[in-house]
Amino acid sequence: MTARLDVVAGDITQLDVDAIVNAANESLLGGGGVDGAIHRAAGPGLLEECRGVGGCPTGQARITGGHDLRAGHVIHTVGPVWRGGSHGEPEMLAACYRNSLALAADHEIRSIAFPAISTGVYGYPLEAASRIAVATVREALVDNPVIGRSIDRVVFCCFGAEATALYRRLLGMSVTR
Ligand code: AR6
Repeated sequence: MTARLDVVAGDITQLDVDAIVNAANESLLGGGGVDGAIHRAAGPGLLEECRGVGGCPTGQARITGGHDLRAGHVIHTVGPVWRGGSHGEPEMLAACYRNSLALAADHEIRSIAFPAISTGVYGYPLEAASRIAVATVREALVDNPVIGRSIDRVVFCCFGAEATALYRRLLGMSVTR
């Protein structure tokens, strides 16, 4: 099976997919950016559930319910803070995408949406991060048979015109202006 890779511009909290990925911090207790938006849209039940999870190390992923979201699940992953690029940031960022997909497949999730992890507060340059995102997702779908069998749609949710154009280019789609 070949999964469809889509680019969707806008707010990840509004997407109708089985799981949305949260760019969280190691506490999993909320924050700004997409994390804040997800907690606001999901309601207080998400924070309550996250308190029971007990945090998540950088590069790994944890799953909760979606609470008031349309998505049934939230996969929380913690991207690396950008420190110039030679402190393992690319490997950590790739691990976020791989581990999120593996966790999704374990829960028989078929459609999943990712934000551009680490590219906001954590300062990862957008173009470098988006290349890793697209390459890692493509590889994982092919290399990991469990992921390949479970996932049939991956959405790259882009906040802003720059990210949208970049992802469309990386996925070989035409850019409409
Ligand atoms: N939908 C989709 N993408 C969004 C949304 C949204 N509603 N809001 C922001 N983005 P960031 P990070 C994009 O800062 O860099 C939090 O405080 C945004 O434009 O949310 O991984 C956490 O608690 C950017 O491209 O996450 C952590 O402490 C991308 O999401 C820290 O920030 C990621 O930006 C994590 O930093």
